[in-house]
Amino acid sequence: MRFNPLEADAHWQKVWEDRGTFRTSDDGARPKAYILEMFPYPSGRIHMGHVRNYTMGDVLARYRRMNGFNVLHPMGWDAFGMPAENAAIQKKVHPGEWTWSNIATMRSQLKRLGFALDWSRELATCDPSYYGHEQALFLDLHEAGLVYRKQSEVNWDPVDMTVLANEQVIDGRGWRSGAVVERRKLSQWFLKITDFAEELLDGLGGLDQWPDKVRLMQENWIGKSSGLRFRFELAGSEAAEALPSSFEVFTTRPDTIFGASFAAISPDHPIALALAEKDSDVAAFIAECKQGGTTAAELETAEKKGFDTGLRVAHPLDPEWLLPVYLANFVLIDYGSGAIFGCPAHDQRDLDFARKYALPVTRVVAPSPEEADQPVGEEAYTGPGRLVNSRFLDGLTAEDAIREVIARAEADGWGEGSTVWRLRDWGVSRQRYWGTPIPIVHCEACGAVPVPRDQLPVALPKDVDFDTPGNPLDRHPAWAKADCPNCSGPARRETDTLDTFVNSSWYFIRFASQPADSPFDRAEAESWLPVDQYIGGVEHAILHLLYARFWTRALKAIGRLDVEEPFKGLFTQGMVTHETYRGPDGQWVSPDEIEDRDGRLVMAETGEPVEVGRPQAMSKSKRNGVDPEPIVGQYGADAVRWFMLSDSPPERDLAWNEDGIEGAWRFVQRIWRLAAEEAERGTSSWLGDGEDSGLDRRVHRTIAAVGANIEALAFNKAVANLYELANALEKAPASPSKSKAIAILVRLAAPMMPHLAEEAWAALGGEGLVADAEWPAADQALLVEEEVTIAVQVNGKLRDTLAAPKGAPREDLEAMALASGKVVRALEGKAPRKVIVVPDRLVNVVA
Ligand code: ANZ
Ligand code: ZN
Repeated sequence: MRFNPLEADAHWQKVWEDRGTFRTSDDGARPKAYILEMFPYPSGRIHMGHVRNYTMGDVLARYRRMNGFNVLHPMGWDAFGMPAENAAIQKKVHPGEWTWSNIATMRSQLKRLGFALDWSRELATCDPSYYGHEQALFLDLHEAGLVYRKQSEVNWDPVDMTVLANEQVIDGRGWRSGAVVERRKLSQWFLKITDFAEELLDGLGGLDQWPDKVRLMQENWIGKSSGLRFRFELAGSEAAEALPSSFEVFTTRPDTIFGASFAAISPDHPIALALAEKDSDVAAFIAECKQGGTTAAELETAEKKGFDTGLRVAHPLDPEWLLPVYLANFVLIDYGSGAIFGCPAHDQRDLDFARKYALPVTRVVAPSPEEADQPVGEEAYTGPGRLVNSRFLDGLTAEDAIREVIARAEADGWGEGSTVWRLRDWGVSRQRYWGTPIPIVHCEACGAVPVPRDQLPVALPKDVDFDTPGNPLDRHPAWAKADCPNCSGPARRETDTLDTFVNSSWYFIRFASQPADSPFDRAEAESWLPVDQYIGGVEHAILHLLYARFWTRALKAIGRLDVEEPFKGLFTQGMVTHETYRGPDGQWVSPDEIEDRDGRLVMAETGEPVEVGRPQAMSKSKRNGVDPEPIVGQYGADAVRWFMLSDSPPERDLAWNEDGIEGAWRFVQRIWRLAAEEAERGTSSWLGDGEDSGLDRRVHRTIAAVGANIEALAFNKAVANLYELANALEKAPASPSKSKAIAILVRLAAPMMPHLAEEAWAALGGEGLVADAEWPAADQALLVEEEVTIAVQVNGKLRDTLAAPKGAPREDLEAMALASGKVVRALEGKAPRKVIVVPDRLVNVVA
């Protein structure tokens, strides 16, 4: 009577494959549902995070199918990127070989889990049949003026003489050479995402099926700031003579203008560069600022450093008031105007800076008049309040003062209201081999010339070596040589490749439509897009999602695709965590290396004690990962899937543990037993004791609840609904109601444990595959809860009546009775000794 998951998994997976059950057809008759999980990076093997992510999408896809939708649920590989090059360096295997072999492994691991995927649409971004179309799209954007080239900074390893990716800079040093990383300027390709800043911001408003936190993160990333732009006039001095007479600053807090204590310009500002030509101290300071990585985190956390230029500027509202001009490492050249006025009392960076260089600190905003002269400690005040120490602004609220200063500046002509964006254009050049070659040829005579369309794809050369640092494309003897498409003169290929985020910015379009001769067919792609439900990790909340949104809008702008937002619904799932362990030497220890001896965890080999740490996201570095494969091999796909959905709400972390997976396995067996016993009774049970209206109600309520919970992606609640129904069915005597209920239970479980469900469906004589079966319809009449009136007595005397749902459990009735005010009064403070409950009728409290 046991369900053998290993046999069943293999059997049903073959049936689905042979019948092409999950192959998407392009019929327009049914409503469409495009369900997509973020495609995996083929790093080697699948991990529990993948299993959780893809199980969630799979449940929704299967559920939609059963509800009559034409479902698109594809899978592919985000196959370009650094780890393949690292493998090439460390293991001496070609990045392509490494990647394709990982894909083969991971594909078979995913298939082993029985996901309802349309494998006929599988794609890998490292395949020329994919990236060739990407090159065509790049050229489309180029033609439309949305691509340009400019100088930009990279991380430069001065020993290896190579550009480093951010993740190759570790504590400011190159990962291979250990040399202190410098910033260097290179000519690189950019996409004009800033042209779409306003649209991308406004579009967030319509994404009502996205988590608020992701929308907020995107909003902050786009970073629209309004404020005032104004000019500081340089006060005459020797140093100022050869310089421009003024420079511009941007502020979001013009209200704090009387709290100004210094002006600061970026070390990359033209004035800084001009000063450096005459003054070697300035040049040395600028060089010092260039050390360290280019990541935002590194720039934010770097110690504040300044250099007093000796220049002075006049306060715009008081020509007598002169402020010193510093170079400051925290002023970025490419934000606002690359220069600021510092107001230490109300900006933390300015305060840290002012304390370091002993500059004045004057409070100009106070939460109350009494606090006007309260000294500023180590924390800048950024809260609301009214203006103080600010001449004609005194007493105004900060908002009014902002308006007032902007109005004055505009009236008197020294500044104007202005908006700046944090969003920068998207630098897509990577000095790497394993990426999409940028389809451009550089000719000395003609400049940068697009590769003609009929010469696409520009394929990567296979014969490359990774023994020397740097980009192998750059030093490839033949590949980089080309004829200019324009003048046929000697030219050189662009050797930069595209950021891998470009690959993932349009894969969901290619999944929807994949003609051989173009990136996608417009009508077909439009029929599927937007993705109805996108599921993935919150780590992609900003860049990937923003780039994909931009790419989609850019295609719309150039008339290629009439879709505004690519992802209608977004869900970000939590991590799968596991306890962490440290051995006697303090090093991380993998769960495979330890053993439970009488409730004590010890090293399996030596018996030494193991220190148990809190659950953390499974990761290689903490060695707390659990490989899904042996678990699937032991318990079967359905138990693993079921466990992934149970317990935790899907947006929260899920703690992996052996007990949980065993519990899931037992539940799979319980459902099987219900179905198998029913199959054995056969149709004889249909002649049993008539209808069981209580059970009918319960079944139909479960149908409605499971459906609603899957729609809301509250998979753990749907799991709980099924547990309850199974419990009730195990207790119920054979009856026509029970027989029907078991056939319904099997269908309700099908999205989550599809193999068991097929097996049970077949045993019950169900028609066709349960994957193709219709989701049971909930009978509305049975959803209305029947109410009964409960008499509540205290010591046999009627004290109250309560309305309760029919069939409410004893505990509920008891609790309701004890909570009744009339009962509490009748008890006069005495504790009830006993509570007698007659279901659906009466509660008697004995005190
Ligand atoms: C004076 C001031 C007073 C400021 C105050 C803040 C608080 P957001 O909100 O991110 O747009 N800033 C302007 N340009 C900068 C640059 N290139 N590099 C670094 N900082 C820059 O930030 C705008 C504020 O950041 C501006 O307003 C400016 O400091 C600073 F109580 O001006 B503020
Ligand atoms: Zn030319």
